[in-house]
Amino acid sequence: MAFTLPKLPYDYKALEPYIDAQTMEIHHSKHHQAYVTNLNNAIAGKPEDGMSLEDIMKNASKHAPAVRNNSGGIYNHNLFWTIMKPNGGGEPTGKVAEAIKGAFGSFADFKQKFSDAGATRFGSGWAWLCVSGGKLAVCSTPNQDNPLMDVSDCKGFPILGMDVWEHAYYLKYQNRRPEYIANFWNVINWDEVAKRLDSAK
Ligand code: MN3
Repeated sequence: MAFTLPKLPYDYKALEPYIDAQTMEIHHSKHHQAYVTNLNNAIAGKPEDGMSLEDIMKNASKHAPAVRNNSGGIYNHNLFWTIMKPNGGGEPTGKVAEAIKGAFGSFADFKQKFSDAGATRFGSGWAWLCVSGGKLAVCSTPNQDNPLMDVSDCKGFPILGMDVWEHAYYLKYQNRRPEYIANFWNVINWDEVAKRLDSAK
């Protein structure tokens, strides 16, 4: 029942020019793979062996740091690859658009708030759009934490996540995190965000 690295749903070069192929390849085949390998090693023969990521993460505070960090690392990247796609971006329609307007007033206000959450996360972490108490909320978490973890300041079900670790952008953008964030809006897969919104209910 070991965890495995999922295949990317597109080529490493598919998100260019916004996210370059080399970054994607290293991010998926090295970083994400390392979270998989390290979690499997950390839980081998332990009570967590055979549990779902969700069940491990909801009691993150009770686990060793390696289990917390690597379970989050797997979940967050599993989500990240699917909420991006080539020729993505634009503005969401339907239920996602309505939910965003209801929570933030407008798409532009949401975009600013989510971008700020990523830009102001000190060090490594993630920006999130999550369903919290039946409403959408924006927040950020450090390291590989996420809103499903009991240790998180912001709790909810994540429907969109943006990786702001340097490994997600440094080869192409170096220290220009805001430029990476601005380009992230061109690769969002709003259909997948809509699916996640549905599954949160
Ligand atoms: Mn990453």
